[in-house]
Amino acid sequence: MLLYVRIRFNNQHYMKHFWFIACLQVLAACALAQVSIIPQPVGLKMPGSAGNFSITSKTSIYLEDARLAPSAAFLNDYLKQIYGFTLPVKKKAGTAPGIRLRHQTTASPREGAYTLQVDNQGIAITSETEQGAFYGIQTLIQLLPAAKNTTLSIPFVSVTDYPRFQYRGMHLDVGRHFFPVEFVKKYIDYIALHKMNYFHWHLTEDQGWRIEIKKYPRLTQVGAWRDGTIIGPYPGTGNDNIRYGGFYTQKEVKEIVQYAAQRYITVVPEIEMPGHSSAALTAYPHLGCTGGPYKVQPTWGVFKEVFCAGNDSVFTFLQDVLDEVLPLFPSKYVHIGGDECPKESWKVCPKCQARKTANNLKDEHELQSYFVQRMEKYINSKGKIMIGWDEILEGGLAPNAVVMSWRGEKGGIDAANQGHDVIMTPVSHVYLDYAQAKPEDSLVIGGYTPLKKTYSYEPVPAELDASKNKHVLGAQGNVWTEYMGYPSKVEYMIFPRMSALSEVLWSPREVRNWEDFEKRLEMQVLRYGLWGANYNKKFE
Ligand code: TNX
Repeated sequence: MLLYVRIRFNNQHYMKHFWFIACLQVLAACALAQVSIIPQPVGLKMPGSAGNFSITSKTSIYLEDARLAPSAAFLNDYLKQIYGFTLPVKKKAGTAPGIRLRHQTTASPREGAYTLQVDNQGIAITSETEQGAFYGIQTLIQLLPAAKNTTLSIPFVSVTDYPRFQYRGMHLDVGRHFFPVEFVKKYIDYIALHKMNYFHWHLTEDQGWRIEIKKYPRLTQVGAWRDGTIIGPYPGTGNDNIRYGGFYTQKEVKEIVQYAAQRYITVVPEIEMPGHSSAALTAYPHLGCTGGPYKVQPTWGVFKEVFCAGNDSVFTFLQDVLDEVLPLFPSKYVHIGGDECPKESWKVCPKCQARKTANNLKDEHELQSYFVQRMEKYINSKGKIMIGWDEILEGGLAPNAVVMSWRGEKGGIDAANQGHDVIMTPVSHVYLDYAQAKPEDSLVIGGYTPLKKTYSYEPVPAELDASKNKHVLGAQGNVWTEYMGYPSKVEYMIFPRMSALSEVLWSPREVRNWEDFEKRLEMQVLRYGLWGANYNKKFE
């Protein structure tokens, strides 16, 4: 557009001042076009007098409150990585034009809220909470040009903003495929850049146990490794026979949790029980009903080998594991899985049957409920709240559990009606392992969840009685990695759907608009490029 104006500007046949005005208009339009923020803020105003403030390497960040240092650090990291310079941070208020980070004290601070003002005095971000300032920084980052080697000129704008939901999550399965610490950190950055605040880290699976537990070294010596992986889509055309695995040491876990905390992201660990436990059973076969042998699975699906519900040493083992896991994660939540646990082995196991009789349990669903409730008691005794997939509703819900509704919305609705908090993660809209185009454009697990479908998601189910809406904490995108063997495939699957989900979770329902989002996505796609992130270019 600018090029067009320049060409016309040189044309002698036109009155120069006419083109001058036209040019100004186009520049103003370009400035407007630059304001392309995802998730869409609650309120955004362009002042009557258009103008710009330019950030140079001499622009100071005035940290008016020391608690906002992580926000300044994030901005500087971003500037360094993308534009090649950092800004001086002054631990005081200043009068010169610059970037001001201000804390405002109020009696009841609104979590995550901030205002951002750009004028000829520079940029002021004011917030009542530390997270608020951090989200203001994310907006500022999106006001920067989505190109390298250019002036960092920012249009005058005024933003008022706060999140709609308190739980804005992304999940990553590191069991099916293992991802290095560096990528996990990158993933956490992606979460931060989308103003999301929970990272659900799925750490144990049939195909690999991924967290060091000092009391049970075989979990990672044996359980973190599998003899190859199936080739191609399930059931596969054979096994590649390449030993595959990896795990995170507790030191690495601490580093990741701290990295996330600096970005106001809570890491929720998931330790799967009673199902999806082949890797643990391979390491310690006495924890299964038959005593094994078991194997770390090279293929996908649901396996009938599960933790024995009749053996007390299983509970001792899991409590010991949690004794090491919980101190690593400041999160008030811990996820125990609870999904897809076949009951065949329990039906023929004398110990499981004895447990059923002793506790007057009507069937194996109630036995699973016994298992989960016993673990919940332990988790609660440690001051933590248990999350489980919606199968934990079957056979009776543990009294204080939070339910993650994945097989649709029903689990979430039932749990909320019983007065439980819920996190919505229905396969229909937020399974980011599902295909995003038709025909499928890469090897995926199946399904069809195009971008528009994710964007259209409404986390508060229409059927839910309004008095129960408060139980919907938010929603989460799930990233199961059976068919994501390397980081760039994960990026390809999450982008751009994660950007759509961030708007579902952050923006007021009334400001969500598909056509407008599509327009803003043009700039977001350029940002993916700046981040060096892969993404699906043929999104529907
Ligand atoms: C179901 S969602 C699972 C996962 C699979 C996923 C594939 C859930 C709680 N369990 O184990 O990876 O489907 O989409």
